[in-house]
Formats: sequence, C-alpha cells, structure tokens
Amino acid sequence: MTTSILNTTALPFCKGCGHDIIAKNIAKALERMNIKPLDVISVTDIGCHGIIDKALNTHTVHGLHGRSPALGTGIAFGIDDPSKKIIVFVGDGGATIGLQHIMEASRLNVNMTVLIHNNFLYGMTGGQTSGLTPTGFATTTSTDGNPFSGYDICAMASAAGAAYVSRITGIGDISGNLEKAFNVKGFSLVEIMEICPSYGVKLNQKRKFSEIVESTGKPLGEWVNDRNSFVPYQGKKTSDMFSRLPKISKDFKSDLANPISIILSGSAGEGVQLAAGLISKAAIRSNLYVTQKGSYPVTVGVGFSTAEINLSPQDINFHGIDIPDLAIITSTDGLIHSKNRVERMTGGTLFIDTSLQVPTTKAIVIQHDFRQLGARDSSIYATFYFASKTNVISVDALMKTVEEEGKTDKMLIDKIMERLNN
Ligand SMILES: Cc1ncc(C[n+]2csc(CCOP(=O)(O)OP(=O)(O)O)c2C)c(N)n1
Ligand code: SF4
Repeated sequence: MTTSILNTTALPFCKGCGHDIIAKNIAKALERMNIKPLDVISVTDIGCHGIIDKALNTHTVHGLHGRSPALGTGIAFGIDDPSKKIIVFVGDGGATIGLQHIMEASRLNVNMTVLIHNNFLYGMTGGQTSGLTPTGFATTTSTDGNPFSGYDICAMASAAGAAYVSRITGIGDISGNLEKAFNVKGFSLVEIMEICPSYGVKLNQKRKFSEIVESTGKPLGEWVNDRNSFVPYQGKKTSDMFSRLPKISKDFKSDLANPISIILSGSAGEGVQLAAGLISKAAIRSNLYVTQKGSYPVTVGVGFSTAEINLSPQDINFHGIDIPDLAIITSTDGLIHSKNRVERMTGGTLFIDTSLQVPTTKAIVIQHDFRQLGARDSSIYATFYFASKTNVISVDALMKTVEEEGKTDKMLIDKIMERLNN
C-alpha cells in the first residue's frame, strides 16, 4: 500500500498558487508523522483549494461552500478514533461564509484541524472580496482596495475555545507548523496567508506579499487553550429511539376492509392532536396500518388545529390527504380551516358540531353537540362519538388506549360514555 499522501506532484492549481505549497506541506508533515493516507479524512469544500481532492490518496469528502468545518465536525463526532486525522480545507471565502461552523468546532474543541487557505479573496469565482480580505487589498469587487478590515478569525476561534490556533504565512517549508497543529488533541486551526497569482497578484501589482501580510494588522503567532478535547456520546446513551416508546399490543380487530382517510379539525387547546393520537393508537391496537400528521399555526396556542389520519388494513404508501373520506369538525376554527376540503367531498361522512353551519357537501352529514362537556374535551368527545357510529375502530379499543395512556381522565370518559348511551 502506498504511504504517500499525494498521488502526483503536478497539482491542479495555477502556477505559483499558494494552495500548492499548502498541499505539499500537508503531505510532508503527515508523511513525517508516519500517518497512513487511509488514516486521514480530508474534508474540502467549494473553491480552488477543494480541487485538491483528486490528488489525495486519503479519504476525501467534498462539501458545499463554507461547510467543510461542519462536515469535519460531523465526521469527528462519528469516528471518535484518535488514530484518524480529520483535516479540513477551507478558503478565506468559505471560512467567512461558514464562520459559525468554525466557532462551534472551536467552542466544542472538536478533534480536527482546520486549514484556512487565506489568499485574501474568492479565487474560484474571479477574485472577489471575502471576510478576510485586508483593508486596501484590491479585488475584482473593490478595485480601489477593500475599504473594510477582515475578521481576526484566529482571535475569534481562540476566544471561542480552540485548543490551538496559529497564523502563518504560506511561504517555504511550513510542514513543521502544520505538524504542530496535527498533533493537537482537540481543535486546531491554522490560518495560512498566501497569494492567488491569477487575481491577487494581478490586482495588487506594486505590492509585496510581506507588506500585504503586515497590512492585515493581524499578528502572526500561536494561541493555546489548555482544554480537554470534545468527547462524543456524552450524557445518557440511547441505543435506539424506539425502545423507549411504550409497546402497543394488538388485541383488537377492525372491520375496516379498505383504506380510509380522516381529518379531525378543531381549535388549539381543544385536544385535537391528543384525540387524533387516540384514534391512531386504537387503530394500531386493531391491527391497522396508520399515518398521522398534525397541522396548526406556529402560534400553537391559538387558531385551528387539524389532524390528518390514514387508516388501512394494508401498507400505506402515500400519507397525504386532499379530500378526506371522513371529516370530524368540532369548532369554528376547524370549520374555516377544513371547509374547502369538506365542500369537495363527493361521499363519505361529515361529523360536525351542532353549533356550526353545515357546508355544502355531498358527504352524509351527522350533527352532534360535541362541545357539551366543554370546549377543552370536544375532540375527545367527537372521537368517541365517531367510533360509536362507525366500524372503523371500536369504542373498546379507544377505551383501552385511554387507560394505557392515562392522558385523559377516566371521569371524562365515563361522562362521554353516559351521554353516548343515552
Ligand atoms: C454558498 C455559496 N456561495 C457562493 C458560491 C459561489 N462560489 C463558488 S467558489 C467561490 C469562491 C471560493 O473562494 P474561497 O472560499 O476563498 O476559496 P478559493 O477559491 O480562494 O480557494 C464562490 C463564492 C457557492 N458555491 N456557494
Ligand atoms: S485562481 Fe487563484 S486561487 Fe485559484 S488556483 Fe488559480 S491562483 Fe490558485
């Protein structure tokens, strides 16, 4: 197996590009550290720095612009193996587009190294100003020189908690600087100032690189925080998210021969979603397949609340409901929200509270006072009423669900049953 990090010395960058020096020094540092290519996960993103992928013998992951630090963080969370090196490549454009990802990785002290390829501009798209472009540096979008100063990304990362940060110039042999960063346990970031001959040099012809570096007003150097590296899987461990859900025993039967779509529509705070949950669980209890979806405004405490439920003796391949087979409407909010769909029903059944004006519909209409035990319990009442008038799910299956859930009180159910039996 090859031990070289790069598979070619002819890298894909323009002649004299600072990215070339960085790539070769990354390889030099890793090879000196005896790190095998397949123990390295290189994470790149959009930009000239990212076209290095195909020249690497390491694992490579290529992400959206500015997202390589976020991808690296995700990989670090998942791998949790100190023998693997996660090296994140990002441009100065990407570093500022995805600035928060760098801050988060610093704050958590995620075990990886971010290398900011700071050529002071967006190389790949033609030399535009980035958030790290220094004052006075000419770019294609600020031809007279950038009027603003760039972020001090090293100070920011260090203040956020990065274990190791350094700012260097990408000239000559920088493999020692990179090795130092690769050896850090925790988050390390190296801002490497370099130049893009195709745009940076052309647009700033009379300037020397050293003078441009000085004009940033940002010191070269290193900053250390003595902190423990991020440990994934902190807190309580959950092997799977379903094991904590209570099991539903399938001890009832339903006479339902064909799929049925139901909408239950009422007002926020009137138990619509709770009642829909009871229908769904009673249906599961009755060996039916179920989908359930809730709709309500973002302000969950006011306005309509609608639940859409599909029940079927067979597998359900599509959970959307346009025109329902059965609608249960318990309040004005619910009627306003679902009126259009009820009006388009060409059959089926509409259960509607007696206080409401019945919309024009071809559904069979059953009116009942669902609000007689109070608005808060109207949806639960309507659910029991619907179960008692149809053969979709039994009242017994609903009762069993209520008992096992303990979410709605027994006295209420007794009162509902009393009304339904009279
Ligand atoms: C979110 C997003 N914004 C903009 C672009 C367009 N775009 C592609 S490459 C690029 C510039 C990359 O510059 P930099 O990150 O500094 O890397 P360099 O090319 O200099 O290596 C831009 C703006 C994009 N691909 N995605
Ligand atoms: S355009 Fe600039 S950044 Fe891109 S490869 Fe060429 S020199 Fe490098």
